[in-house]
Amino acid sequence: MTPVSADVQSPAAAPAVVLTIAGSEATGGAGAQADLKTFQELGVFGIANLTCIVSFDPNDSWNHRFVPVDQQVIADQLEATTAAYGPASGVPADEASVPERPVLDTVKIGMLGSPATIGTVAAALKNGRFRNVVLDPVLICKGQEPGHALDTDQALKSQILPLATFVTPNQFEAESLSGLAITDVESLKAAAVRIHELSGAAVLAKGGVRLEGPDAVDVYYDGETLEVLSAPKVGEVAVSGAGCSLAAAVTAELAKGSTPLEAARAAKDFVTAGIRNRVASGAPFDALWQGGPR
Ligand code: PXL
Repeated sequence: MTPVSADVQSPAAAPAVVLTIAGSEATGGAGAQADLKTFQELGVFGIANLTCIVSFDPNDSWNHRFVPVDQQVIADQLEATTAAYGPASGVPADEASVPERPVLDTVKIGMLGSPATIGTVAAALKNGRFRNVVLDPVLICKGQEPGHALDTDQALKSQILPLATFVTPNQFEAESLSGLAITDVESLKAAAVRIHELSGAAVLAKGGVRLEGPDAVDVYYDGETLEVLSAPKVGEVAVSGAGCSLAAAVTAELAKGSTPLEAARAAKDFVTAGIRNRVASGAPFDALWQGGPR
């Protein structure tokens, strides 16, 4: 055997690999850009497969201009990603020179935007054998045609929600998924319980700045543990990218081996620090800074 010289470094332990299936939001506050920045900050190898491109329109109240990615192109991205990082093909690695091969078993679902995309993504999830499927159930996109949005919401509920292991609805999304009105922490708890019953997933229902009171309150429920996560509000206006970054942080923590409750707590801390250190822009909303905890 050739002796290994002392100054040759052994390969570093492979980072966990995570995938976000999400839209691009051109200004970089939300969507796949927020997810990738969150993944990098939290020490996981991030991959983005794009479903759509959103460009806010400064000449139309910053409404969303929404362009879907072609279905074949979405399927191609998912095929490439799962072939590169799916379960090993059985070829034994040369242990001396090849770093340990990570396996992609954790995925975040962000904005899908159309029933066709939901069908394409649902098919990939069923084939992908993912251990963690974190769903940020982005329902209505400002500026989307309402009839179209309704179809998308129904497809998301029937095809993606049952595949989720962790779901992070905001107040509006939690009302839509649970069928309950949410006005305070008690009704947010009831909605979290209902969404768990419907999906079997761990639920982090976000009151955020939308419920009255001095604190941004979210409710975690996984069928056994119900926990209220609370932090003092930073202003009264929602910050762009908070929801995306929260779900992305949950995804990164789960991939690193945290329990769902630990992931929820860590994600809340990450987002609170990111909002405290937010970035101002010419748009009517600030953007969360993922480097906030540094
Ligand atoms: O924050 C929700 C969201 C998710 N994904 C994309 C978006 C937005 C909001 O603007 O544009 C692509």
